[in-house]
Amino acid sequence: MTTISSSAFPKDFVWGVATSAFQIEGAADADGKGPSIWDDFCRIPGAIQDASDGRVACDHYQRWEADLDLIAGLGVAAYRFSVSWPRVQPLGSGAFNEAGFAFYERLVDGMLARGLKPYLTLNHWDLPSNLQAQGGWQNRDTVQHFVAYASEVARRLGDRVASICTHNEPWVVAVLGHEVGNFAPGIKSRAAAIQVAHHLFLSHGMALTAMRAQGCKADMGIVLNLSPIDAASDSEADRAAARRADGGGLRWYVEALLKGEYPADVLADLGADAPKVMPGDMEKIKVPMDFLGINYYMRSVVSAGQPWDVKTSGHEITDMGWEVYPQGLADLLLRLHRDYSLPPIYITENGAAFPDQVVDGQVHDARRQAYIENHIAALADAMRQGVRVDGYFVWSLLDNFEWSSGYAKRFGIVRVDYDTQQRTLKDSALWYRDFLAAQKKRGV
Ligand code: IFM
Repeated sequence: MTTISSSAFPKDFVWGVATSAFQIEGAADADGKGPSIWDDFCRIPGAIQDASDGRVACDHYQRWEADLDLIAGLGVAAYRFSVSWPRVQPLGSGAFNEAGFAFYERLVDGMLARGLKPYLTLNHWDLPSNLQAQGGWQNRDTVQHFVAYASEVARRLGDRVASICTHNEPWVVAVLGHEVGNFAPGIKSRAAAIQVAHHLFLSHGMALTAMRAQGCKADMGIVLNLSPIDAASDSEADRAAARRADGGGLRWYVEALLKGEYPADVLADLGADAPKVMPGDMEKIKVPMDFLGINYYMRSVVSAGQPWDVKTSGHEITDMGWEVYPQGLADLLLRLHRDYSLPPIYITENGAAFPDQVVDGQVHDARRQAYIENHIAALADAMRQGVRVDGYFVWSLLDNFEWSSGYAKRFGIVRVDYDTQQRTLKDSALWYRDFLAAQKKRGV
């Protein structure tokens, strides 16, 4: 295991833990909440590995106070959570749901009372079903609906949250939701995916402008899932394939948001599937951000022939089948730092699913602990080389609903027994707590 130098992180570096609404809240139709596309998707036979859903999840809607106590007990400075759009606006347009907002008011005030900084995400994928019935993110009208929702959240909570993220991982919404179709809403069309990505970017930029115009002072940005992309070999064909993958997976997102441009090579590859862009859209997208959130889990290795087999990497593989590659986090950050003019970066998610076992009431998850520790060390390395990173959040606080994998994959540093809803701090949580205490002790 790597040792993290005690001077690697500045005094005001923000350490946190992260979750999202659909994955933990449950209370699928409590207090006037409307259905989301994930409620609908879970009903499709075969869509979710263990045929589960988010109806109860971690019952966080009821247990939020104890969960906040648990978070505060870890000694983190911040908690990244998301607002369920259909909980606060059941149809995604029109009337807001007071009971839904009351929950987030309690939650945010509960964080502040415990000295935790709220990091709020507006869209962690649970689009109101009613908007999907009108075309969802493929329909340009959804952009305006999102801006209205964002403005209302900012009006009610913007004075108390430290940070507002518009979208979590637009690549997942666009590509997994609309091209691969293994995530809600389960559409399989590349043209749809590309148009969705454009609408997500546009709604992001327009929401930032609207929230700022209202006087909201929270830091605002977006969260991308990014990987460094390596060619499987030095062959010309593999290197070309890697460049194409980098174009579609990284440059498409980063350059739209930071430069207000789509990369010409990706547009050429897309041909007739290129998005419909209205005059002025790109200007609206590239509004300055206060931060860019990056979710890092693994690198990507690309070959022009047969897909690269992760088992040939020689590295550990998580329960998701993802290669454990901490160096990739440093590679990614250094590459972004070299190629772009970046706002402050946060690592808004990093963590791993491993099959845990409870032994005498304890969970000795040494592999998850090593994963987190080695990624924090890689982060320190990139920061030493000049990349500005302002915070790091472990994914996830709790074992939770892992989308199409259901409850079969456990990412939590806290175990959830889904029969009893009992929470148990795993060794990784105890390590994180001790690590943070040591950071504080040396005055940072
Ligand atoms: O659980 C997800 C999260 O919702 C978004 N980022 C990746 C995590 C692990 O797959």
